[in-house]
Amino acid sequence: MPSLRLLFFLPFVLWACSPTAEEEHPLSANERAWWKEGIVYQVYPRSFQDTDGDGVGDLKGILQRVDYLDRLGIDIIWLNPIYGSPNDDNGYDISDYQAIMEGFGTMADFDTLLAALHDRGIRLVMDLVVNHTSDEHEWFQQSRASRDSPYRDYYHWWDAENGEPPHRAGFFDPEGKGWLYDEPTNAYYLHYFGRKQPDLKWETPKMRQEIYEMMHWWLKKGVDGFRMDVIPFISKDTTWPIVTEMELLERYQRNIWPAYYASGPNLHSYLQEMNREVLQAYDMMALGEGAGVTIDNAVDFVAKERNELDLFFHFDAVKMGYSKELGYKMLDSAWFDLIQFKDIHTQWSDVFAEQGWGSIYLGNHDQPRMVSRWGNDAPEHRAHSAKLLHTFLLSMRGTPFIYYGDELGMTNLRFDSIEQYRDIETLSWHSQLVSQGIDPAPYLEGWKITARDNGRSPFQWDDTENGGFTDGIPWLQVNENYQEINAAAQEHDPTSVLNYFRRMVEIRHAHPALVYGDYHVILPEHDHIYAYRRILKDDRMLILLNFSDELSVMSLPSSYHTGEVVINNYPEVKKVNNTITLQPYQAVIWNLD
Ligand code: ISL
Repeated sequence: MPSLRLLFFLPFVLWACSPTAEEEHPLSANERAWWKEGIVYQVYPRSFQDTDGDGVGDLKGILQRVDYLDRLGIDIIWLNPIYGSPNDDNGYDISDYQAIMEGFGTMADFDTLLAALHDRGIRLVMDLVVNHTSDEHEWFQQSRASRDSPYRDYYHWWDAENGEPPHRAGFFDPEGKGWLYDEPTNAYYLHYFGRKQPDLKWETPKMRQEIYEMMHWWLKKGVDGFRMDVIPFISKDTTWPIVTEMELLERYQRNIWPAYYASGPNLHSYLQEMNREVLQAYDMMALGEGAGVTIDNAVDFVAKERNELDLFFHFDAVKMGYSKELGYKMLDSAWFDLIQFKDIHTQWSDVFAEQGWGSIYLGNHDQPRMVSRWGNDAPEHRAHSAKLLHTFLLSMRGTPFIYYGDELGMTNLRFDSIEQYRDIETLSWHSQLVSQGIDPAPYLEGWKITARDNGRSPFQWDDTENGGFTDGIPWLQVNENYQEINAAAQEHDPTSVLNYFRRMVEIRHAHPALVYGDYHVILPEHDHIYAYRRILKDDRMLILLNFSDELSVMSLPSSYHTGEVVINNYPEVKKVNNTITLQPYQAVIWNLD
């Protein structure tokens, strides 16, 4: 009997062999890839659906909602970490790479979920967190026990008889310090994130081999790829140069601070080795979280002949507007500038015009809700601006990533007090401020827009208690607006954000220009309207997005002749000759003649 996996891929094999499919698509099979054409939907398992009443989402919950995922029309799921973990950083602190987190279910549940997704033609990409483990991982337990342990070199240690190690930041350390003294062996260990997240020492070949074996284990199970957490951090300058405060500030302002921390001398050789030893053997998506990757070195990670990754997330867009003086993800007062927004997205689109491949996202589990950050979540604008953002995401170059709940236009939680937060990042930043004698009040105000928990609240399924997420007490507060914003209410409303999202998904699937087409901005200096065209041979499209809460007017160059409207988030659009007036947050796509 053919395996489920074979049955899953059979349609793709038939499609690839079919002359009709080849004739219909303007590009040849070797120019195409499923991870370029696919639309990715990110599931944050803790907050998706709880089935056992413990207030925490679980794998059975995702399984229960597989048909919902299928009806979204998406192609790929990215699942945040579900591995064994004491859960200090919601699973980004792994104590067992080949187990399922307590509370999330069992390995059998995982296998059932994977098969259910594959049955529906949906692929599954897992998180891969290999810059650090949990301090409860067996390797670290052994490593910290003795300087002679065979696991000692799996982590970075600094013997205390050599004095204090050179300063490095520990992003989630309550005192902001990246080295922590550990009594049993009189040495400091390195942790770029929380104290319970010691950094692995990639310089140790045996450690790398163990990681590769673990990756094979998951890929042989049938997962379709990895999203590699903070992957540029795996290589460090282990001569540990001294970094002065001035240098740090200067680097921070020029946005090259990770050079001290990450993107070390061996980064590309580790990625090439990982590709050789693991990735190249599978038809998979190799997606990096590219913290610190810049326009200048972007292509080095993803050019085909380099045999490293397929694509990665950059941070330039999501960091837009962060205050350099205040830090801690505080936004400058007039932080949104559409011209700058266009500029960043255009640069990141153009860099992959010839080589490599990119991604496009406006939210994820480290970001606030898309509509609260990039749109306008006031009741009169929320739905229109959420639809506009979906139009943007699904018409740009690069694989689009949609974060769970954004298809409904879910909004930020906006907590008033630190007690409501659960996220290690916000809690440790609060401690850092307090320990420096800084009043946290203005920061608490700022975090109402930027803090990570804003985007982690439970999925709003319906208007029953807790939005249908759990019968128990949710681990993080459900947004108070669940009775108004929920999937059940939007399901049968043809004008809902959800149904608009589904239509945009169909449109991206139907138009190769939106995936592979050339991208060109029109009127880059217009400060309200983001206008661009995407063209691939006969497939020609014009996208107009009014990113403001005002009526906005633009004149298209006379060479543009619009045909049919493909999608519009308002019933009509006002166009007189080539002068177009867009309503607040209006989004329109036209075919171009
Ligand atoms: O955005 C960030 C910088 O302030 C951080 O939220 C985040 O730590 C950074 O983007 C790296 O993120 C990844 O690694 C972290 C984990 O907490 C994040 O959830 C993960 O996406 C440590 O594993």
